[in-house]
Amino acid sequence: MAKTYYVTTPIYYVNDAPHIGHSYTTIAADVLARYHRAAGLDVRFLTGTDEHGVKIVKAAGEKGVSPQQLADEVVVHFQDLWDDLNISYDDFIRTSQARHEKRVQTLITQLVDRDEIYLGEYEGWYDEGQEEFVTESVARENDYKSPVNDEPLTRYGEPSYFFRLSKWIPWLIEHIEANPTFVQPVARRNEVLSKCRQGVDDLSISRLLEKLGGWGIPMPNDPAHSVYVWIDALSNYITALGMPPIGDEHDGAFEGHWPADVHLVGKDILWFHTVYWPCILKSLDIPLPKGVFAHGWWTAEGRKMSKSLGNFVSAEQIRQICSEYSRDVYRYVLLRTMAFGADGDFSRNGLKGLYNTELANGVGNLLSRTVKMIGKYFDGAVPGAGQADADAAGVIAAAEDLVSSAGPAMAACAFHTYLDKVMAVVDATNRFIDATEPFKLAKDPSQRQRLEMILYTCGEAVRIVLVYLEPFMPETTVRGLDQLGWQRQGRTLDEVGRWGVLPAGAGVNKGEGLFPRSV
Ligand code: ME8
Repeated sequence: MAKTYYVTTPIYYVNDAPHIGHSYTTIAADVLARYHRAAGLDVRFLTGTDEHGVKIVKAAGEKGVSPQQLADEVVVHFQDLWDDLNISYDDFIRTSQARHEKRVQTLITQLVDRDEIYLGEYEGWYDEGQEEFVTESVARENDYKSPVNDEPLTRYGEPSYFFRLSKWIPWLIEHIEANPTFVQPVARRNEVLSKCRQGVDDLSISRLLEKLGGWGIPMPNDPAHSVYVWIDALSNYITALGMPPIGDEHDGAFEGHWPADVHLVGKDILWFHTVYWPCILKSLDIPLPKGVFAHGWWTAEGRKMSKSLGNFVSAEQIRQICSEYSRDVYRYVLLRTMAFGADGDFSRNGLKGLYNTELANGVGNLLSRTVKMIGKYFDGAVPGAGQADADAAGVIAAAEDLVSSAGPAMAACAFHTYLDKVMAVVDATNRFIDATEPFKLAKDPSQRQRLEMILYTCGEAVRIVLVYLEPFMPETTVRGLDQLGWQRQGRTLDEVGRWGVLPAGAGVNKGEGLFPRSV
């Protein structure tokens, strides 16, 4: 049986339209899913929407529709954008689906049975934008405003069920310390650890259902209360795998696919994923995910994106970029602009710069030069490999470095390192052509063998580049490989992602430039 790989995105709130931030996590997850599928793994890629909570209720109220109507309307915007960005998810979960709600109730019953939950009184601050309880000291530090969106915090006082979170914290600290890749990147891991060491209170995990206009999952032990939206939401990662089993068609996927290999999240929601979620799983005796990776935040044209500034890079703008360049270019630029984990700025100039230097003048130019020369000097048939010389050895070394680094880079969500290695092959090969000047050698029949070796090296290098770029640019790379007269034909990365696979005699055909330089 093939090894499995399970990757998730956060499930997105349906109070608002999708934007660049959502597309970032989702594209990153798609790249991981496509890479691991190419590597021959049995991949499961989950995304979805978070449909309960006070902010959905409020947004629906403002629009004069029911929360369910709002969710039904907005979920389509997410699904459409994912289609437009060529996102290959295997499952899309909505927290208002019966398959999820019933399983959340079963999980809560199990927590009640294990005495992990008790009834108390919540008196304190709540950040409605983040759906997060805020301690007095943090509230005071931030002038009783949300540190994320600057909106005033709300005061809550009501009976609430609490999860015995604090008793699990010593265990959690040990787990994080013993598993260096459980929380990534390392700076975030240190933040989580130091906050845990300062002490963590038990967690309020219910809200009065009437205060949410009845919109939420009723606590099975006390239906006047609804399950706190974060407990509801985090559970999606296992409810989507049919856990706990409730006798429907979703039962049974859990055994093959859990634990998740990685939960991808934004840095603002790391705490929920690395403290609440593991402690809940632990209290239920469910294995923990292997890792949680928090990426950074985008600014737009140098400014923080916010509702009040109205400057989110919106789904509409994303589509416009896709039609001006291509969706593959958008995918590439998002993961290329900054290291995954760091913050970065999205700008039209930055996009154009990367497009011109790396895609048009880099990859595109390399492919078109190579195909053109093979067409002209070898009647369009890839020549034999011959004996690589010292010049070619530099190209082969760069390719081998990519081959050996790709797996570890993907395991660490280091898309930037991975793409650095790809670009190193492109640069080495373009330099190789400039240094060896095949167009001059072509005029000298005594240099025929050397010319063969040079053009084979170029053809094979560009094939490797395209094979490794495929998870990022699934459509463009297939077109490029077609021009080289080569197809993967269902073979795994192990079989085709190494030097020497391009057969002599492959028939190249010059096609449209992959990245027309008209922008
Ligand atoms: O948090 N740059 O949903 P959400 C990068 N429902 N990422 C950004 C961003 C930006 N400027 N703005 C937002 C939720 N994001 C919960 C998740 S999971 C069990 C429940 C990212 O729709 C943000 O970091 O508010 C987060 O990871 C994601 O968008 C979803 O945000």
